[in-house]
Amino acid sequence: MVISETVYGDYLAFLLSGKKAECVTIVQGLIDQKIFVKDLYLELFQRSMYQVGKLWEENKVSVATEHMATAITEGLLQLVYPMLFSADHVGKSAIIACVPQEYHQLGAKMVADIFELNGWDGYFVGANTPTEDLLGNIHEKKPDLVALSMSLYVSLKGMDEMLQGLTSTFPQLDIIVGGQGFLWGGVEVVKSYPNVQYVKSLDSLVQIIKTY
Ligand code: B12
Repeated sequence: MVISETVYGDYLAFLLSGKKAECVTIVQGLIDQKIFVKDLYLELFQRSMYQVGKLWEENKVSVATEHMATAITEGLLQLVYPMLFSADHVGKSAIIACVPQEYHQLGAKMVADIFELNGWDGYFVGANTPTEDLLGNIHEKKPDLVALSMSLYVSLKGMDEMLQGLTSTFPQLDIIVGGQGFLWGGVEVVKSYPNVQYVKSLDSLVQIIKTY
């Protein structure tokens, strides 16, 4: 781990108590120390949000606290912005969307940032994206790749319908899918589409981007 347990513990305590300024100080400190964006995302933002989810599931924090922690984390992602756009542009682009009925968008935002870090344009179009709108966006932007995020296993049907819509309209389009929803299954659905690939982690995503 790059981030120490002490720093993580302090950050989590500040996040849960809504102390934004203290969270900013920790994150800015890590950025000043030139932490890799991926380490910051996984070891601080993802780890703490997974812990928030666990505490919420165990009734140890309220929905309000979970919403507050999410809002703070979304704000903190902006601190990373100056680091994102320093890479040389490679002339490629990706659209990143959450599948229908999927309101978890933090992971998808991070995926969009990883594209930017690697010199791509990463167009993040947000939570609960309707298939029709995504099709219009693909027409307009003509991306090299589309990335879909699924956090809930119950979103699988929506993702499958979205994949049907995308692949029938754009049979040559390369699509990747990922997210926590796949912990419970769904890879078999993805495999039935020739140009669609399940990508398990940000590390695997970076490999794909670099070899694309
Ligand atoms: C914040 C949150 C919410 C917020 C989201 C707001 C927002 N702006 O995003 C709101 C309030 C909307 C919400 C609602 C719900 N939530 Co919620 N939520 C969470 C929480 C606490 C954090 C999510 C998060 O940001 N994680 C951090 C990000 C960085 O992680 P990530 O999403 O996994 O993304 C990473 C990877 O998966 C990957 N990735 C993601 N997408 C993609 C795509 C590609 C292509 C690739 C390569 C990689 C990739 O990259 C990211 C970086 O590594 C999680 C807890 C958890 N374990 O995540 C619960 C959690 C996901 N929610 C849960 C539940 C149950 C719900 C609700 C059903 C609750 C309810 N009864 O209403 C609703 C469903 C809403 C819906 N239809 O989407 C459960 C799901 C359990 C399950 N078995 O599926 C969880 C796990 C909490 C829990 N412990 O029980 N939630």
